[in-house]
Amino acid sequence: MLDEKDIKSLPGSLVSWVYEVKERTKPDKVYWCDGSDEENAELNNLLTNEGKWIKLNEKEYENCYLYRTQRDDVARVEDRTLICTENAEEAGPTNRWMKKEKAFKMMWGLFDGVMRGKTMYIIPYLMGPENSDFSQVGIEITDSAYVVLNMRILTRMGQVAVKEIGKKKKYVRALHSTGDLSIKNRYICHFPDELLLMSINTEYGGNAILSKKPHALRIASVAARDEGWLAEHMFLLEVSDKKRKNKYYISGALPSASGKTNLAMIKPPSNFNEFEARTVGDDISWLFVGKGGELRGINPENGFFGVAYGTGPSSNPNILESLKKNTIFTNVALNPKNNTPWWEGLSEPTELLYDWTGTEWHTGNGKEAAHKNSRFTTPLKQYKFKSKSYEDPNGVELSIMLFGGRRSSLIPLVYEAKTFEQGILLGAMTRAETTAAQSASTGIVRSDPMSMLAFCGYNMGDYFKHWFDVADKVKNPPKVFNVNWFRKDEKGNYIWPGFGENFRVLKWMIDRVDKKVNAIELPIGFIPNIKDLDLKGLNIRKEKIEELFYFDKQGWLKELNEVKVFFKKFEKNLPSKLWYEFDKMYKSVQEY
Ligand code: OXD
Ligand code: MN
Repeated sequence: MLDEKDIKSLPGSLVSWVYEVKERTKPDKVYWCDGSDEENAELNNLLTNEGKWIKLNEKEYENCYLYRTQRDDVARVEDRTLICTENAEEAGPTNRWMKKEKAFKMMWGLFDGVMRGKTMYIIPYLMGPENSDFSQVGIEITDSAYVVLNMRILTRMGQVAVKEIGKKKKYVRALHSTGDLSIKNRYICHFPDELLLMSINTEYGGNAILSKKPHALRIASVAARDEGWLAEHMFLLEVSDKKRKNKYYISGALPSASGKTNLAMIKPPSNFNEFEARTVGDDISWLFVGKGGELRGINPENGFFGVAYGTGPSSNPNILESLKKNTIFTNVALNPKNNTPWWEGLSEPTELLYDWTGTEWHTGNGKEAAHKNSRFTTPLKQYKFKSKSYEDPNGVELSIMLFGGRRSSLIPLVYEAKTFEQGILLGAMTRAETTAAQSASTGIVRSDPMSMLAFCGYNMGDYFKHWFDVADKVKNPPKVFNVNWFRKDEKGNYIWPGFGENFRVLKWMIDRVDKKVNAIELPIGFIPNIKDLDLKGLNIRKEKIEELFYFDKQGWLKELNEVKVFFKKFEKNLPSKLWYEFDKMYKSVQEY
């Protein structure tokens, strides 16, 4: 636990807030987290004694635990996620809004006495590397030991953060309670002008680990707008080419549960051995314009909160070893024979398992054993294929940025924006089929600009304008691409094999950056000459590849008309530059 000296070194306003929260929530105990190993062991014991924490086989899964959240609390809840400001216009047409005063009143009402009989944990945390101008600090108060243990992996917390809080001008205050987990009163409220978060009656990661989406995206996106940078739902990947002796940093936005973590941890196919891919981050990037006019990025997180379901030797071989120690598994299945976790895609299931709810499960019963949005929380530090630069206070310089989403038709495997400004349009017009992470019906095509629909803390019309403002300051912008690994043929089968083979597409992007290959111009951007895609060792017919790039003019006009309906929602907030880029593309498709 932090001692009195540490607590005294924190800003007085922060400590007063902690005492105010204590007075209102009335916990039995107060505990200031220091992030030490002893503290970790204590919390593990506590949760184990409460019967909520299943210690996994120590030989195979060293210091790993399994946790089950309540059955109706397994994903983010977008309709309960509120932006609370003075005016609805500040939140914009894509966010759920509540007037600030009303939300305060409602939330303090719900928090009144909510921690009776519980311990209130206070977690100072740091987002981003130590000693970095780009990093931010916060303090989360929670009554959930599970949240503390997750924060311990996903952020730099405790003593290190206390030191950094002293150096920063601002800090985020985040308050969470498990409450009684009732859906009726489940809310995740964001007060961007107050740098304040309040979340109650949920324990699911994205709703309760407030450093992540609530701070690092929703609150940070507002700060980014005000300060001239970008807080994005993007991974950061380092690709080094031993032959060219060069390093390329790629940031990419893909909607939740669309293989973003897999791409961030990609293992190049065996015949690409001059390349090495290393992860800087798998989910969130903060991007800044550097002194030389370059775009730089840091990963504010310190671990991965990845989807377990579907993670296995073919989708993400690199992560598997990392999951064998110091990892929390949430809502996966359990093999009771040897106390190991299991989920679909990991291996062949054994005859008998306990499913994610703890119920007996037998092979062939037609049900899923792990929840589709089951998760692993695992430290970045122990990941074998991490890039050293994840700790670089100055971040990395981007040469490639990509957008994409899950689309079974129309969108090519890859295409390149003609300019950075057109790249902003590609990001803004991203539409994708929904997945299990969003707690909505799955498989519906919806607009998800820059994969930020659920994460932009202010009016997305202004957000698009902000992107153009940042673009004005970038002198040597990264090349922008759009990708779609999910196109299907007329029989409904995926055409492209995906996973590690996606590296072939990244390699083409790198060749474009180095001006090694030409490309074919379409009204929407540039697509590869098929001969320039390295397909060696892939068993796929040329006609199939051509199908991946087939340009359907009528389909594109329909797509653009639907995008236009979405853009119109933003009315006067939509920047003229976006309309200009849109009209230019529309016209060239019409004339094609
Ligand atoms: C996540 C998400 O948890 O996008 O990363 O839902
Ligand atoms: Mn995400």
